[in-house]
Amino acid sequence: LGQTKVDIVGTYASYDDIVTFIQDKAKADPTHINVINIGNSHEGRPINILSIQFNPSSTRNIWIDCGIHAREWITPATCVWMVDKLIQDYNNNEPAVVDLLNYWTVYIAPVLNPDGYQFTRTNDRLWRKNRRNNNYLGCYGVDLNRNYPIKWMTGGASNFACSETYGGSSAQSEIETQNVVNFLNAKKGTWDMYMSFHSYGQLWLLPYGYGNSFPPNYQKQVAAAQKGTDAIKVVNASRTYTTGTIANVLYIASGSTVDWAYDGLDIPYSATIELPPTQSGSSNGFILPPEQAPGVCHEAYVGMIAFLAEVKNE
Ligand code: ING
Ligand code: ZN
Repeated sequence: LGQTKVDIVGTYASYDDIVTFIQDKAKADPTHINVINIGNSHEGRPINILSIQFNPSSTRNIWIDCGIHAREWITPATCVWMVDKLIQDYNNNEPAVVDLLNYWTVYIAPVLNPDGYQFTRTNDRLWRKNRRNNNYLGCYGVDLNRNYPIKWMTGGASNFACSETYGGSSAQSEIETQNVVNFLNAKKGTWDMYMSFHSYGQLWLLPYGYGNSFPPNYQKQVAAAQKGTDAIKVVNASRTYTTGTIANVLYIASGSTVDWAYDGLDIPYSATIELPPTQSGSSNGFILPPEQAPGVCHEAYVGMIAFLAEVKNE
């Protein structure tokens, strides 16, 4: 009573505050905006995502997720920013956003790994995985971006429970993975785009991670990514992104969301954006100073709008 609501847009907010934020968005416009609990996390936190559907007869969907890795704090902030600005820009009749949201229903998952995220806020700032007890040498956590049911554990993933890239005891062994897989599978064939936000590196990463081959529509995906990275440059001339496949730009990594979305769900545009900073800085790139967060979120949003306009035109 009498409390002023905290504006979390552009900040590193708690999971509870992020959930409250998306619930408030849904309450303000329940006809078009809904919170969906896709299941709970290992520790029992509801994994809440937001749908935005301004056109009731829209049949095509896109998906954006953040916070699959706990320490990558700029990513939940970016999803929150996108929720805020998409709704605001649509309601302000911003033509590019109206065009996209009259066509697609957008699903945004701001924190896919809430247990890990909260753990980084209270215990270990650099925690990456979920918080399952592996019952082995006291080690916790599965790397959720190695746990997806696509070429699981075929390279760039570890079967050692203490490893940062532990892929789990089987493909989709983790409840956090199962929730996403079930939700997306239930709408299989309706998805046009899948984006997973990570940090850091300033990379626009395309399939595949499991091997060095290129996906059949690689050139089309690169062309759309280029629209995104060009738009980011217009906002911030010093922000250079590198585009390419995960395996060729970074390293082999099997069992990731991106490969599963592309091969398993047949989503033609499937990517991961590694947000700033670059890999060449001297400070820890996961710890992006909070005063830089709004700028990075804004650039990512502008890049996504330009990218999506190209995807829609294809
Ligand atoms: N990087 C990603 C990782 O999970 C990646 C790179 C992206 C791998 C997409 C596979 C698929 O290792 C970070 N920073 O987590
Ligand atoms: Zn990551």
